[in-house]
Amino acid sequence: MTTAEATVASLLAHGLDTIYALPGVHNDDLFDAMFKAGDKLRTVHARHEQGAAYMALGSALATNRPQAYAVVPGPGLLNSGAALITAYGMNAPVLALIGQIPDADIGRGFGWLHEIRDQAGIIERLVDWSARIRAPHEAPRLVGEAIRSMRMRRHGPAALECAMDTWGRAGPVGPIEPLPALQVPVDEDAVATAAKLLGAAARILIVCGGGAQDASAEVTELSAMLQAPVLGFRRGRGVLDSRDPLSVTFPLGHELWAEADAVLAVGTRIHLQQTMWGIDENLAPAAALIGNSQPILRRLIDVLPAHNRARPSRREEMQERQTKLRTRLAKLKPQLAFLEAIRAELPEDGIFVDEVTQIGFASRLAFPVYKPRTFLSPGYQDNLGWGFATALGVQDARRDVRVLAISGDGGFLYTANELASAIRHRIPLVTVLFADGAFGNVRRIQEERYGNRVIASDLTNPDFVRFAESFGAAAERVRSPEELRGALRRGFARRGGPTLIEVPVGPMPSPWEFIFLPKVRGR
Ligand SMILES: Cc1ncc(C[n+]2csc(CCOP(=O)(O)OP(=O)(O)O)c2C)c(N)n1
Ligand SMILES: [Mg+2]
Repeated sequence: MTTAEATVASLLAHGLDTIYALPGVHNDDLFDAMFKAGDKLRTVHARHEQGAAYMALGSALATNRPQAYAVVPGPGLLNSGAALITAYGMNAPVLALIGQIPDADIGRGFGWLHEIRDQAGIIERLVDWSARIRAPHEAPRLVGEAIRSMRMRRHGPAALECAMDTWGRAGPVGPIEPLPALQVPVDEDAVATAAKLLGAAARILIVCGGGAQDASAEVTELSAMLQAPVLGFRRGRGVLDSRDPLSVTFPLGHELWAEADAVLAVGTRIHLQQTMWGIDENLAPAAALIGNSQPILRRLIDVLPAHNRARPSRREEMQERQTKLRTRLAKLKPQLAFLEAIRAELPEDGIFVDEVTQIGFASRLAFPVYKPRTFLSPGYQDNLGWGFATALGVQDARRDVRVLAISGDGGFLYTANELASAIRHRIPLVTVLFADGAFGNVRRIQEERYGNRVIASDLTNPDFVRFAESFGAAAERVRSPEELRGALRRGFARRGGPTLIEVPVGPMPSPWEFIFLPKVRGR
């Protein structure tokens, strides 16, 4: 087998069936091996490496399975960089397959096509696990280790490099079998400590991040047992159904943080809360439960009753707090009205992909989320332009559900070229583009805090409807939440390709008073 054939066979053995990709001479032998894999492997090619990598990220987030992308070295790697660091920040299992110049010349600076100084060193700083495949027989082990590494310790992306003259080299290859995932044993002492602390505490707050998405049933049970509200931090939204009055977002989470005598943090760094909202004592947790949240919380549920007591329902109290918050949030009416239209049309299991735009910020506060993995937000990178291409990957991997991407006019043009990929691969994503002719968020800050000295934040836009139509996409322009509902219905009914809905909007009220909340505890 060639190195490339052994790599492809190993990916298939680990259950990967799609590669998001953009080819080039360094990887020609890899792409030929992908061709020869026939129906077993789908290749979804993008128009820019950032698109390929974001699509792999979206696919990984939607399926919670490892997904791969393949690109050329140098510019190909760097073009994919924003998506790769977002995968890192989101702990998403994305495998980057990166080409290399001829093996013997790596590090010698001759100026080969796409050569970049110390590519392996650059990759090493972007992901926790990386390696170079140097011979056919190494491929199965390295692919297996790469995939295993994505589920070890803090989850996240991995990368494999391979030189252009190694991909095509043939040699004997041992058996190709998937490497079993490593199971981290549950720390019984830590579970017992946590159960005692929680059982004795009076006002508990559960904070969920992206790492809680597979422990929805457990968090829901614990919330009821402890009568503990659950703060779905951006990536933790949907772990507890928004219809439960104990399900809260930032503003109520902030109130409850101030009052809490114990916090159960699940799959979150609680970075923002500790640094901005404050914490009384030291930063080390009273009990640290390390591993996958689902089995750990399941064990906690077993152990907790011995230490817990029947607790009075906090339903009414939380309903009152929710009502008060809704009154305050009415300030964001323009954003909320569009979000209500979207929620009304997006089925319960439909997936909403957030962006760094006015409607996105409001969605993190107030978009009702009913199921885990149905609200995808970019995590701490909060990188403009992630949304559209990531959502294409989500919809590509989950053809069975409706997927909706929102975007500003700023963010959309980062990867709008991937409309071509959406047409080519018949991806039925519906995108709602809110066009205010500005990097509106930046512009508002310049107006409010910099004496109206507006710089580099006004935008000159194309006619987005004609732009989308020129690719062959369905497109329309709507001007109100009511009109948006009709357009969404038409978009969701169309299953053969993408839909773009442009919504011209004006400046929107600032959401920041609900997001940047003051210190309410020590430190
Ligand atoms: C990669 C990246 N570059 C720059 C920024 C800074 N930034 C945050 S919001 C924003 C403007 C967003 O404009 P648009 O997409 O039109 O949304 P709007 O605020 O107008 O709703 C910018 C430039 C960022 N978050 N990420
Ligand atoms: Mg804008």
